[in-house]
Formats: sequence, C-alpha cells, structure tokens
Amino acid sequence: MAAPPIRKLPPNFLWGFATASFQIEGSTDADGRGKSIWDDFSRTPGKVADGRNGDDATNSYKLWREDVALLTKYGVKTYRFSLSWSRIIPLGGRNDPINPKGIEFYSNLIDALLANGIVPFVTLYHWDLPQALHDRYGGWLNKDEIVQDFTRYARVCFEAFGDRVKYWLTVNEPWCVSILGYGRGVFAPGRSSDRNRSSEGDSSTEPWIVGHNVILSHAHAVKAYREEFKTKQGGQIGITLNGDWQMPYDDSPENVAAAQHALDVAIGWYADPVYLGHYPPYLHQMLGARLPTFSDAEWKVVKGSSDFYGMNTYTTNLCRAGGDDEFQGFVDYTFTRPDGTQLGTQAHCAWLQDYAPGFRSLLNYLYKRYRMPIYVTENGFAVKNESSLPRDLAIKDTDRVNYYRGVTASLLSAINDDGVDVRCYLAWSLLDNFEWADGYVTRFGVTYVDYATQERIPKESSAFVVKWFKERTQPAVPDLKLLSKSSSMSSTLSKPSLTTNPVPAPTFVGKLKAWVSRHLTAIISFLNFGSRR
Ligand code: PNW
Repeated sequence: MAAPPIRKLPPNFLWGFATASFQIEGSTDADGRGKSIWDDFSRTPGKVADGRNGDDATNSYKLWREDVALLTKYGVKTYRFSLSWSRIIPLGGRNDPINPKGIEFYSNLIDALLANGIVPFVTLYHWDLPQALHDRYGGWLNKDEIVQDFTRYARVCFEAFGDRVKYWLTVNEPWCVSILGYGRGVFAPGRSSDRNRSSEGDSSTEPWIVGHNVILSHAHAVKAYREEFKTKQGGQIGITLNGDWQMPYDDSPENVAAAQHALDVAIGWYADPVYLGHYPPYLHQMLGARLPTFSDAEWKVVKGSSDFYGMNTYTTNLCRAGGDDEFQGFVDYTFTRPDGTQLGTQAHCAWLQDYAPGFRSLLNYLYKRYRMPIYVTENGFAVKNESSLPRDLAIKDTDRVNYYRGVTASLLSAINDDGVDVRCYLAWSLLDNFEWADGYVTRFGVTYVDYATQERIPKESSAFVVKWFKERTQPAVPDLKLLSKSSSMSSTLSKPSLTTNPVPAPTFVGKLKAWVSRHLTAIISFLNFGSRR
C-alpha cells in the first residue's frame, strides 16, 4: 500500500532555531558594551556549575557570519535571537547614551539574515539586565524607574531595527527572571532569603514584585510599539512565557486541583493578566497582600498587551498536592508514575524528561484558555552526558532526535486534528551555548560547538528538524497582515475560533474550524487590504 500523504503545516508557518545574546555572544567588553547582571554573576565562584562564564560563549559576536551561514544551510524560515540591552545602551537608562557600535552589530546581523531570506525574530530582554540599572535603583525591583527605562530601550530598538524586524518579543520567561533571579537566587542577580546563597533579598516578596514590574514594563513597551511604530512598521509584538504541561499524578481531586495550581503559578501568573486582565484567583489566595496590585489605568495597558501567545516549553510534570514550594504553587513535581515507571527519557537537567503528549495537551490548554494564535518560541532537549562524549558520538544525538520526533508529531496533531492555531515553532537551540547556571556542560544545541576551536558541527537532530519542517512546509502566500496598514485588524481577525475541550476529538467540524480560522484570516485581510488602498 502507498504511504499516506504527508500532512502539511499551515501556509506561512514559521520555523527555525533560537538563541539568546548572553548565551552566545561573548566579547563582553567589546565595542563599548556595558556590563550586564550576568557578567559578574557568572564570574563569581559557585554560581555556575562548571565554573565557566559568558566571556567567550560561542563567540557569536565575532562569528555571527558563520551563524548566519549555518542557518542558511539549514534553510530555516526564521531565526530568534536576543538583543543585549547593555550593548545598545551601555548604562541602560532612559537618559543614558546609545552605543552606535551596538546598533551597528545587530543591524548588520538583521541585514544578513534578510539577505538570506531569514525572518529575524527578536527578543528585547533575555535576562541580561544592564548592571548599571541594578546598581542604580535595584533593576526590576523598582517599578517607576524600570518601566520607563525598558520602554525607552524598546523604543530605541523599534526605531533602529523596526523597519526590518516584524516579530518582536518583549521579555523572555518572566517566571525565570523573577523566581530564579529573586526567589531561588540561582540566576543573576542572585537575590534570595537564603543567606547561604545571598546576603540580600527576600524570597517571599521580591519575586512577586519583580514579576509585576516585568508585566508592566512589557505592556508599556507594547503600548509604545502600537502607538508609535506599528502602523508604519506593521509587525507583531508579544511576551513569551515558560510553562510546562502539568498533569495530575493520579485522578484524586486534590492532585487534579494541584495540576491547575501549578499551571496558575507557572503560566497564569503572567498570562492571565496579559490576556485576561486579572491575576489567577489561586495567586491571590496563595499570596494575599504580597501580590502587588495594578491600578485601573495600569490594567488598561496590561490587558491585551500581546498579539500572540509566546510559548516556551520543555517537559511535563506529574503533580501532587503539597510540599512547601510556593514557587510551584505548593505542588510537588515528579517524573515517576504511581506504578514506578518514568514519564520519559531523562535529559541532562534534572527538570527535563521527554514526554511529547504533554506538548499537545499544553497547546490545547493555552489555546482554549487564552484564545490567541500560538508561537512556540522555544522547545528542546539536553542529552544526558553529551559533554562527556567525543564529538563524533555527541553529534549522534538519538535522544534529542526522538524528542523532536515526538513534539513535531504532537504539533501537527494539535494543528490539524485539534484545530489549535499555531503559527511558529522554534527549536532551542541553534547552538550548544552558555546554559546559565549549568555552564557549558548541559548542551541544548542541534549544532555541536567545540569550545576549544569554536567549530560548529551539525548534530543528527538538526537534520531531523530541518527535513521534517521542509517536508511539511507549503508554498508561501503573501503575509498580508504584515503589509496591512491597520494595526488592530490583524489582531482582531487572528483571534482563533474557540474549542471547548482541552484535547478536542478530531471531528470533521473541528478540522473545518481549523481550516477556516487559518485561511479566512488571510482572505479577509486580503480583501480589506485591497479596499484600503
Ligand atoms: C529557558 N527550569 O530557560 C531559556 O529561555 C533559555 O535561555 C535556556 O537556555 C533554555 O530554556 C534551556 O534551559 C529555562 O528550571 C531555564 O525549569 C530553567 C528552566 C526552564 C527554562
């Protein structure tokens, strides 16, 4: 019997790989760059597992042309990277000078990507806060200052790059910024109540204040983009949130409730304000007066402040009620099922196992709850002990290939069977790189980096991902949303149709809805666009 035809992704689906400035650039004192909070933090003994820092990383500040050549060879549609705030404004603040060399670096990168047909997908903030802002006023802890400084930084970027950049992410993974930086104290700036870890910090209040201020800063940057740039530049802008699927350990009511609580704290903390206009009730219940409040005027800026749902996800947790970890919503996570078996293949990091069905469930959950088109902006796997293998064995990364095989199948089912409006998939990461507090031992790349020589060697997973997406890509149709002069039209029309079940059955109606929601937008945009000119 002939093989069934390969099911395709929607037209104009974006796929590619992602990185972040501090994880790849190195050259931390080149060309006038100011320090970021990760510079000294990563140099402090005990903060990074292998004792190494970000001074060299993958040397992409110097080797960026090689990175672009690699992306071109892979044939990606898009490349997600982040801007280093302190390269662009070395001291960070709204009255501080702009560094032309910083602008020039990213401008050249953007031009080179476009010259090779690669869409730049740009993150403004991927954790490398200018050190000067932390020293000056406490960085993310100081609402009045940081909102203004972040908004000015965003404006500088829109002005310098917005003629060519049509996909913007404001902040990457605010849960990690707040909890890991100001709660657990394992990421810069490393503040925590744990005095063995930090001489400063209050883990019971600071993470929630920081989260609140990140939301407001994001929202003001989006407001500036929509009011001052979007009409002319025609791009999309949103926030991207980390969040893994949370599955009840068993069907006891308390564990079913626990899984929802875990979602509320990991995702709802940010997504509910941005998309629904309120904090999750469970967060109010858990934090009481420790949860900061927005004024009515602030809520107006926050609610609806993202054109899409930016989703970073890696794993699935089995959830049991209880435990003492407020940052997980007083939910215990495990990968061991009640029958003693493991959920999936263990990665190099303790928090990550491979469980592809969770990816599909999460897409359905987010689409049903927030009703936004979804851009998967990070997803990937670190093969256990990859660093201890010689490189010709490390590049045969079977566990990573299996991971991507699973999630891509889930992606296709979510789109084609469940009707979830997913428009982008970015694998983390283009390269092995500086994995924050884990240093260089944990490798997430689809490309192996030999740190002694900075050689880049494609792993088998890159071949899998590239082939999978190429086989399922349809001929592009003009993206009229981006050409349209109207800023509100695209976001109204791109609202997906509603589904009612977390994992809706693949009914004919479901498929029809999915088709309509995908194609009607383009058709109506086209008609509107035509009549506006
Ligand atoms: C994300 N966790 O970080 C980041 O956006 C990337 O910079 C990073 O390299 C990638 O995922 C892989 O870790 C995370 O502890 C860091 O659950 C930690 C966690 C999740 C995501």
